[in-house]
Amino acid sequence: MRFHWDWTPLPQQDPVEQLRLRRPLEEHSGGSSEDETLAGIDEAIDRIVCALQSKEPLIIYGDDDPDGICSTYILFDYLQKLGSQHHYYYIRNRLHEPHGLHPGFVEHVRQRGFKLVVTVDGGSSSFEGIARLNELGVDTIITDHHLLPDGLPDAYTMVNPQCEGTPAHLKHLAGAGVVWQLVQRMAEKLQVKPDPAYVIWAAIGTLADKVPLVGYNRTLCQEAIENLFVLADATLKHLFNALYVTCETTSRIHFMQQTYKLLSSGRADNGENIAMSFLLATKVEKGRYFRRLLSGKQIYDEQASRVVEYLRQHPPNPEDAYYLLHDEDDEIPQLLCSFAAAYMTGTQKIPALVIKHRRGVLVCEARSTDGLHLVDAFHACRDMMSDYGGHARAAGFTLLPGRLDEFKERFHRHVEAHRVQIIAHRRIEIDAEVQPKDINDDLLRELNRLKPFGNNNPEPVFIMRDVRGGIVREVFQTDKMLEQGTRYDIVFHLRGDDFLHILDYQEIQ
Ligand SMILES: [Mn+2]
Repeated sequence: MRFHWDWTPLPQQDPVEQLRLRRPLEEHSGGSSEDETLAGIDEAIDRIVCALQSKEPLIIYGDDDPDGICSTYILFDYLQKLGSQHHYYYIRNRLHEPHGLHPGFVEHVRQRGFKLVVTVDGGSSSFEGIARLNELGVDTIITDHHLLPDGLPDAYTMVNPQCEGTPAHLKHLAGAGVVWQLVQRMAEKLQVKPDPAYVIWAAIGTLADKVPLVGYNRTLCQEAIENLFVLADATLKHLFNALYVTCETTSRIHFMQQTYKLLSSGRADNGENIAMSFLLATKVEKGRYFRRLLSGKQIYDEQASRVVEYLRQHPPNPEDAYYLLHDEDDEIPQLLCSFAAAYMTGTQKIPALVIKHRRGVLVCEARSTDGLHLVDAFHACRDMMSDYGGHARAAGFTLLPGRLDEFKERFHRHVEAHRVQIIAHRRIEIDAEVQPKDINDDLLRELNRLKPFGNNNPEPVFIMRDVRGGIVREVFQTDKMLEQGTRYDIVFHLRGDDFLHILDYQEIQ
């Protein structure tokens, strides 16, 4: 047993009933009535409409991750639908450009004479960039979902679910969810229908960003999964042919995941991005961009499996309540640092930090459980950092030169002070007890109803108690070798009708 098992048996024996009790679902609509939307959204819309009417050139500034790409695409394409000919986009390339509205982008805006910048999926902490744009007489509308800094930048308006007064079901929107809210509201006001496929792109951005899949995020994803084939646009139809997808819920979700991985392989320079070109290209042209994205994705997939192999061979020290990898030997490619941290946190259920050199400075990507708030932990070390930010469970920082040892020491002390909470979160919450005979279509249907799984809506965990290894092996496939004659309690995810992904087990003496 590696983890603590959180398990209170229920009087119900039927696993479907146990699941319904433990995992009730509430449905949410999009919330388009006056008080049900995000603050600042109407000011943002009025300013954008004003720009469209006066043919003022505007530029959308997005990030190069799938959420940023989907956000940029939805807004850009909708402005296209409105007949605008003066809107552009700029996608940052994180490999060569700093976070936020950086000087290179501000210069881009100045040279081309844009009068309005609309950020998507970012910008909430771009104090300097926005101040500089203000000096140039450029208005900035921020649409974002990241944590708010102390004090706010002097933007024209800000639409961010982290702001006070956001309805509970919209609190966890990703960048693409925020833009989708904006576009739906705009569509109501202007009476110009959005493309029905936007909901799928909003869901793809939401899934990619690993935001909690509760409230409207759930509704959004379920709507997209259910209507994937009905609502598909030319891009999705192209992808149906190129990536394998069936009608099964699992396959549809897998397709959406493959799609966001594809979108993150489009990095280019000068504000361009191949994924954006792919999304906006005509049917005939899509193939060309797709092939470039696909080869990028294949490289990423190969690197990812090498990283997993490396991490398996370098497990955390059993005494430590966290994992810190200073990747001096360059085993983890820059783009996979957050993937590596997420992998470690996911499998070991402890905070994980991956630190490595990038252009002369040390940069960290980190993931955590609910046992340690990363932004608080980094805040406690802020005097050693030139920059830090993110969320409680996903964050990063840039270290000032020569401060690594000092950081390690203070971070270690901070973790020690929170050891009890971290260890308390090294646990598996069990949803239902099953017998081999309970694994049937009813149970699989119930599992599908709960999909997609993600933060705040984890994949259900089952326990099978006192089973002989031989029986399990006869009926199911597993990813752990169980001994024929030994009896076990096993804790697992059910994948399909016959595969048990075993998370933990104990032998019964
Ligand atoms: Mn995002």
